Amino acid sequence: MQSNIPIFPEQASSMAAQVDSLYLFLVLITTFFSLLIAILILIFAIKYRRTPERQAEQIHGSTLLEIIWTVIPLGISMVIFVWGAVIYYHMERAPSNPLEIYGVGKQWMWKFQHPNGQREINTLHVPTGRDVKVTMISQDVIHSFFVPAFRVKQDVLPNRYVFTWFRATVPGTYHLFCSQYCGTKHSGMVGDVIVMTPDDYSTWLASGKAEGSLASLGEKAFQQYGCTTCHRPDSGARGPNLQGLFGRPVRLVDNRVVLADDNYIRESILEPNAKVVSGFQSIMPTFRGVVSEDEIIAITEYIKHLAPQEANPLNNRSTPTQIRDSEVPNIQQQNMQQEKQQQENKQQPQKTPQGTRPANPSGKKP
Ligand code: HEC
Ligand SMILES: [Cu+2]
Repeated sequence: MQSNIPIFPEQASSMAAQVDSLYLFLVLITTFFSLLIAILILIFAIKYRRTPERQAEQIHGSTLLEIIWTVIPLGISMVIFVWGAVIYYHMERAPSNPLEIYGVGKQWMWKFQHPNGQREINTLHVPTGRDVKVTMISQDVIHSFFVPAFRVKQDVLPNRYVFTWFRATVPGTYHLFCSQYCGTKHSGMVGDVIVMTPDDYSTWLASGKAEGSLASLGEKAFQQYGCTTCHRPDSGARGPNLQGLFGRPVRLVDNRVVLADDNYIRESILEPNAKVVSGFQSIMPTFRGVVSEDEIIAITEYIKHLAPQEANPLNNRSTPTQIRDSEVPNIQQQNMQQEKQQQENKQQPQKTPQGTRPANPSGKKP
């Protein structure tokens, strides 16, 4: 739209024009009212300047005037609010079936991993016309992934995965910045987003597959760190079978049920004792400081690819941790009831001095 106004960066994503329209609206409305007020001040200052013959006239209240100057600003701010909320909602919701890319921010570089195994530092290759979801985490301090041409900015935090998405529209090379001050060389934490046509992109993808897919890198790390000694499909293993784990609910020793998403897998590796799987001892050592964030991403990708065992997909854990989907609502209700009971017990004089945590790994109702 206003691509010929040089103060704006290029518009190279599906979101850019929408963000710019809202921004332009804000600028115009601010300019309009600033000018209006400035001009009125001038006119009134001249018109009502002090002269010997004029007497000041007092005005007390005007309901009509007050309604007008309440309703008009309210209307304008609601337009800004709704418009902004619509764009924000659109930006914060993950697109369906995106191209998934993983990013790690660290002092002072951006590392990206593509599912088929391509890895890059301070460059990010993406195709046009495809929703790209970038899931990111920081290995140290807070960074921020900022691509002005896409109008995309996402803080990247340590200890939690965040994501942003965009659909690039115009091939070219665009700036990638870190937009959170993150230490001495923060200003050097820059890179390029290289947008290619889908054909060029697949040529690029095919050009460097030497290391194998991200999942196979994860598998290698899984063996290298000895995870296989405890996590094996056979039921004699000391740790739970990870096949079919991803995206499924897991019951913990305290009878809570959590979803096995990427944050859960990561926490299981770095802080195994934070959430101990029901029916198992907390014997897993922490891998904090041993396994890097890139490797955790690869291992998670590997675990995602571990299909449930063929024979009985719902009963694949051969341990008390397996939970059927249909059970989940019941379990959640049960959890809530238990919490309530625990709270009530706390208020009453203590009946059970050892605490009231139910030792109930099978999860059946007592
Ligand atoms: C000494 C044995 C041992 C080793 C080595 C080990 N684990 Fe574990 N792991 C366990 C046990 C036992 C549990 C269940 C108790 C718990 O949650 O801490 C577990 C739980 C997990 C879970 C949660 C599983 C679930 O069903 O919810 C994940 C994910 C996991 N481990 C991944 C790994 C990875 C990745 C490695 C290698 C970097 C690894 N483990 C190494 C024993 C081990
Ligand atoms: Cu940074």
